[in-house]
Amino acid sequence: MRIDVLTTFPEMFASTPPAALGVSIPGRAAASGRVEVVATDVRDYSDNKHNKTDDRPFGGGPGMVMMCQPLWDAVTAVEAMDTRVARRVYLTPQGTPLTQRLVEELSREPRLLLIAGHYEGVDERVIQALSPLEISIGDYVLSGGELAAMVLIDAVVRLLPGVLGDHESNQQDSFSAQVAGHRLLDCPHYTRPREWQGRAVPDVLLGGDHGLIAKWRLAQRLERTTYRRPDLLTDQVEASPPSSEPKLG
Ligand code: 4GY
Repeated sequence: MRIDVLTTFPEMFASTPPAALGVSIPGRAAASGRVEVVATDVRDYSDNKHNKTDDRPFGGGPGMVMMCQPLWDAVTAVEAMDTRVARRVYLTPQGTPLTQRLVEELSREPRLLLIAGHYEGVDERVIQALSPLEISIGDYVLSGGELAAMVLIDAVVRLLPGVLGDHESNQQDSFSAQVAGHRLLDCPHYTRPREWQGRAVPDVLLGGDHGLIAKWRLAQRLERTTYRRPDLLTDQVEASPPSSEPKLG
């Protein structure tokens, strides 16, 4: 997979791969050539003499707005650098919330083009012209879209075929396994020692009955999800098993 990032702060992606994506699982994905992250400075595509990429907002108010021309030309030029068609993504708090389901969908694309904005945002007309998928990584405001882009990249590349070893399959992750069409939180995990500061590991995990252990883990997942994220229990996963209920309408 090729992932392009369009940014006015390319220093955040200075090394290849960027430091935050060069270690652990994303680091392995990059080292094995399963993903290539290419950052491009939008400023390089500005056609004005000071290489400006932002300007004051029409209607007044604080801050600056990213201009249409540099971003449009950067997208056009970067897309032409590779024959694979890129799924365009703009990272913004106004976007559709990023979920594991969406991460899985994006992991099946041959190429992503991520647009990172700053200041008050990007001129609405270039967003309309590019019609990117608008994605939010959460209901809080960052200084720019770059860290959101890195979060998305991390979540996507660990799902690329061959990145996770057998022993770290994503089927056990929070949100991955589906139980009756619901995505559940993960169960608690324990390692040695068996007792630490007076706290014991649950007996069931030491007994070697793998059927019982699987039952216990599922019960833990259901309980945690019920108390911590009851909203997940009303979300039905897309590919739920066929229902015997009659169709409405
Ligand atoms: N939250 N999810 C986010 C963000 C920064 C102003 C547009 C978010 O995705 N991106 O907070 N981005 C803003 C800053 C311009 C991007």
